[in-house]
Amino acid sequence: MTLDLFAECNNADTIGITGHIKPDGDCVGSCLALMQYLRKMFPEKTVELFLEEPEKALAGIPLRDQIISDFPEREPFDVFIVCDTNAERVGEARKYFKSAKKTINIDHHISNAEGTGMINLVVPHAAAAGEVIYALIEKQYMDEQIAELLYMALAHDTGVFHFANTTPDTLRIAAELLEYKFDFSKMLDDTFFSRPKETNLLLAHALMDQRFFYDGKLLIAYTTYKLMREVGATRDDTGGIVERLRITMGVECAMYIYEKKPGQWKASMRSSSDLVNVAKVGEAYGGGGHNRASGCEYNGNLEDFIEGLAKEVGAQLEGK
Ligand SMILES: [Mn+2]
Repeated sequence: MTLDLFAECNNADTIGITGHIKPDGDCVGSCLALMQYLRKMFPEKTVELFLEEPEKALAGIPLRDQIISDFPEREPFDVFIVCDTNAERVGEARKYFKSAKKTINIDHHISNAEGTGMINLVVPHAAAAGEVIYALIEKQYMDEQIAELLYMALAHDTGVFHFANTTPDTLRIAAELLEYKFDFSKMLDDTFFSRPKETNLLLAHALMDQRFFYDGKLLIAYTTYKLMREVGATRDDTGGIVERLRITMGVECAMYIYEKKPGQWKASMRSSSDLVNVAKVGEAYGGGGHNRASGCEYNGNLEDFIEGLAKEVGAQLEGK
């Protein structure tokens, strides 16, 4: 699959772009980079980007104020591009896709291997949509802002170049992007690593009460509704805690449980290896996800939930 963006967009007057619902760093970065590239290549055309409001951590990125999040009515677009997902997962932007004269789908998800546009470019071995976009951009239109946005896209989808999807190509592209001399260190602190102080408090309390099972292979920690209220924490503040638990030495599987409402518990689970499949653990409670990352919910007593989850993991460990 190849795609000539110039040829596909040259006869259009209006171009719309969107990405997936709950847009992450790759989605926002690659969509904004694509928007800016098309605006520079075609200054006389209208190029608009529609995305749900990105998370607060992305507030300071270049061109953030150019994102349209209220999905107003528009005349049908001549070209409408869906990036980093298929055309089903675009939320309210679906109406633009449906009415557009020409649709293009640019993605890297293997689950969308065929693409859902009239024209498709899906590159499953690309670590991020940002990698696919970078390959489309003609060098003379590159600039510092586009470079920073694409670098963010690559960094976020690879866990800052540490997930197994990182390839030599990913790093070569990252190296080329760094030539543009943006402050990548600050950008990664602001958009990826920084956590609200409420998260520190939740983590501190969770660690004071951390429980180990099976010679330290399983770690479970939790936050009660009462503590959430005391700390003034919201659901967003629980983000990243389970990842921190997972990288504890000797731990194969980590679980972080928090009480959404009195008696309603939500568990996030992570596994470090094939020793524990957390998708299966989640499924036992009506949840699910991936082998290495999953979740589930439970209504009732916390101790029963912990005991039940630990038993599921224990059964898997015994079979190995
Ligand atoms: Mn992506």
